[in-house]
Amino acid sequence: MDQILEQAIQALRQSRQIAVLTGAGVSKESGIPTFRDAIDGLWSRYDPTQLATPQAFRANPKLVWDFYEYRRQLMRPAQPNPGHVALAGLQQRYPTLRIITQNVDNLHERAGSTDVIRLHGSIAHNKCFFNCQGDPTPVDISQIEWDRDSGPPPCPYCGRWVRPAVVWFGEMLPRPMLLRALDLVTNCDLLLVVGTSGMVSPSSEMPAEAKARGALVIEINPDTSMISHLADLRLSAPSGVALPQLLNALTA
Ligand code: BV8
Repeated sequence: MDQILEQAIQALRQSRQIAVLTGAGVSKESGIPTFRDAIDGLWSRYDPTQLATPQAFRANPKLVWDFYEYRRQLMRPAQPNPGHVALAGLQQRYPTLRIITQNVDNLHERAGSTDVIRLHGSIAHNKCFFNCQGDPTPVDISQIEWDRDSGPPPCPYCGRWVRPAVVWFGEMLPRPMLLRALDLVTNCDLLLVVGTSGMVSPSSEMPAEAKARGALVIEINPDTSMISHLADLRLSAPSGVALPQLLNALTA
């Protein structure tokens, strides 16, 4: 590990354009379960990927809404962990560094990272399911009075369902975010891939895009993933440990 860590530090030192792709693993040490983790209790019998779809929402809006309310409740006390903070520190040192995240929590921003490219939206926000005022139609549910046991609130504009402002399986990613992410991964000389299983596309295709353009790919993940075969270097450690080690070595 030390020799690989040293190689990673050298690579970062020589890099002129760093891109970072993060997944649920970077928030694990903040207490937010990843998609690979079994969610305990009531929700353990559900597969998140089966609930995170427009079809599931149409079929049972209350079930899907309550699933997101449960996850929002889990996320509320979460704080940025040393991994999020170290990434913000790396961006201070490398001002053109950009983070592309699959996560729907806001921990990168709360750690101080700026201009985060959010591929899959934000669980803290909501919108009209039908985008009745245009795509998207943001809805602030704190201004709505409704029976919270009845499922999603009514859209204040059209009276129909409100839904979480996240990208569900089977939905297109917001085009501006996707284009920005592709521009970053195809123009970086180093891609840091942190805490993702690499199972969800199109984000899972980005490491290969970067590598095809000659970027060095460094993976930080305690386990192997679907992109490990692409990684030039693998730091097999939690991101909350490896990222601060990288930053401390670079700023020593
Ligand atoms: C799209 C928001 C075009 C919601 C998410 C068949 C039919 C229909 C579609 C498809 C299909 N086959 C493939 C597809 C495409 C589909 C897809 O990829 N499906 C998967 C399930 C196969 N993708 C889409 O639908 C995307 N849209 O392609 O549009 C299209 C349209 C129609 C039809 C075809 C194509 C939209 C995908 C976005 C889905 N929304 N999130 C919500 O959060 O509720 S994805 C969600 O799951 C997360 O955002 C994240 O992206 C993903 C989970 O992945 P990870 O982040 O990697 O997390 P995971 O738990 O998997 O892994 C955690 C990792 O961390 C592990 O490796 C672990 O080892 C590591 N780890 C653990 N601890 C630590 C750690 N690492 C570091 N430190 C630690 N301490």
